[in-house]
Formats: sequence, structure tokens, C-alpha cells
Amino acid sequence: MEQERYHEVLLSGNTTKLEELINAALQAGVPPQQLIREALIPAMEKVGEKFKTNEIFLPEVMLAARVMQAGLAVLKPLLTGEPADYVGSVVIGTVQGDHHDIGKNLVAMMLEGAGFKVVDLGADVSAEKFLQAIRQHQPEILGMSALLTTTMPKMKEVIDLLVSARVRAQVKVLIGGAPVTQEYADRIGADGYAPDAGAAVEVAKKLL
Ligand code: B1M
Repeated sequence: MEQERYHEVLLSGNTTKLEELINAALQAGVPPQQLIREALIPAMEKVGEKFKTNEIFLPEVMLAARVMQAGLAVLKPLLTGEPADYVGSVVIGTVQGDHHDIGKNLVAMMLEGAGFKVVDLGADVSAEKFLQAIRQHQPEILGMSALLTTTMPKMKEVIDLLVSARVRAQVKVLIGGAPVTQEYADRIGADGYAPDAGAAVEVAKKLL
């Protein structure tokens, strides 16, 4: 996979170009999951590395994120279906104070593709909103994503609120995001942790 090419296109801000690259790869028979795993995610990770070393700045990262979302929108219909019988249901969101949603969207897409009903609350979701959604949708699994070390503690706040609202026992909590680890999941009392979207599906199935 031409990772460098994908990376350049993300930074160029040219959504049409990315859509063309993706469509060409699909026509050449590359499976959408492989395209995400071996081209889009590494291309975005490289954006993060350059941001960290001040080779690029926030406006460029924002532009790259917009192009990435457009690329994922092309792939979404190929990953998700409308199964008559859902294997389970998930309420998912990025925690309060955190606006990173690309990884969370990927996890939601892969879960849908695996037959889960997914209620996506978006990004910057407060603990109260998670609780309200659990009461409303009664999911088997609550998925939370955090990309900032400063927003990780919000995951614990949500779990604490579920305990005090007496709904913790009715839902399994799955967490993930770049700074999150299995050790952190154990520490805050989450039921599962997944390092990537593929693993999130596996862990979600195990939690049912
Ligand atoms: Co931000 N950002 N960002 N950013 N950004 C990071 C996370 C950072 C590591 C960059 C860096 O310094 N190298 C850094 C965090 C440092 C830290 O906390 N230790 C950072 C920072 C500092 C910031 C700001 C504070 C910058 C500023 O304003 N000065 C700011 C914060 C805004 C806020 O949220 N309040 C900010 C803003 C932004 C943008 C808005 C420009 C944009 C987000 C756009 C969007 O999401 N709509 C952005 C981006 C794009 C990034 C990087 C470059 C890429 C993130 C991404 O989409 N990766 C990121 C650097 C990096 O991660 N390397 C960075 C691709 C995505 C597919 O991977 O999200 O990891 P990821 O998801 C994976 C797994 O983590 C896992 O599966 C996914 C798919 O495999 N996963 C789960 C995720 N959620 C899961 C949930 C699960 C299970 C698995 O279960 C429920």
C-alpha cells in the first residue's frame, strides 16, 4: 500500500484526490478493512508524528482530519450492513472535553459491520449524557474513547456515575483510544479495553 501517497493526500487537503485513491484501490480488489489498516491509519499516524515534532501545525492537522473523515465516508457503506437481528447493541462516544472522533467513528463502523446496533453520541460527551443514553437505549455495551491524557479521567467519572445511578451492572464498559491501556482499564474498573477497531469488535463480542 502506498502509505506515503495517502499521507501526502491527507496533508494536501484534497478530499477528491483521496476519494479517487480509495476508489482505485477498491477497484483493484483491496478490501476496505485492509485499506483502513494499512493505508489510512498509518497515514494519519504520520500526521500525528509531524504535529508532535512541529513539522506541521494545527490547521494542517484539522485539514488532514477532514480529508480522512471524507475517505472513511466512502468506505462506511462497504463495512456496515442492516442485519435483521443485531448481535448486540452499543452506545458509544468520545468523552467530555475531547473532540477527537476519527478513531471512535472507525470503531463504530466496524461494530456496525459486525452486526452490532450502534448509537453514536459523537464527541465531547458528558457523563450525564452517557447515563441518559444508557437509560434510553438499554445497550449491552457502553464504548468510550479518549485521545488526550487529560480527558482519560472522564472515563472513570462516567463509570462512577453509572455506579451511583445503579445502572453499572446492566452494561459492560469498553474503552479505547491512543493513550488508553489495559492497565488503565483495569484501574478504573472498565470491563474491556481494545487497542484498535478490529480488537474492539472481538472484545465487544466477548463481553456479550
Ligand atoms: Co489532536 N492530539 N489535538 N487533533 N490529534 C493527538 C491525540 C496528539 C497525540 C498529537 C500529538 O501531540 N502527537 C495530542 C495528544 C497528546 C496527549 O494527550 N498526550 C493531541 C493534541 C495535543 C491536541 C490538541 C490539544 C491540540 C491543541 O489544540 N493544541 C487539540 C485538542 C482538542 C480537543 O479534543 N479538545 C487537538 C485537536 C485535534 C484536531 C481537532 C485538529 C484533530 C481531531 C479531528 C477529529 O478527530 N475530528 C486532531 C488529530 C487528527 C490528532 C491526531 C494527529 C490523529 C488522531 C487520529 O484520528 N488518529 C493525534 C495523533 C495520534 O494519535 N497519533 C492527535 C487516527 C485514528 C484512526 O486513531 O484515534 O488512535 P485513534 O483510534 C484508534 C485506536 O486508538 C482505537 O481504535 C482506533 C482505530 O484503530 N480506539 C478505540 C479509539 N477509540 C476507541 C474506543 C474503543 C476501542 C478502541 O472502545 C470503545
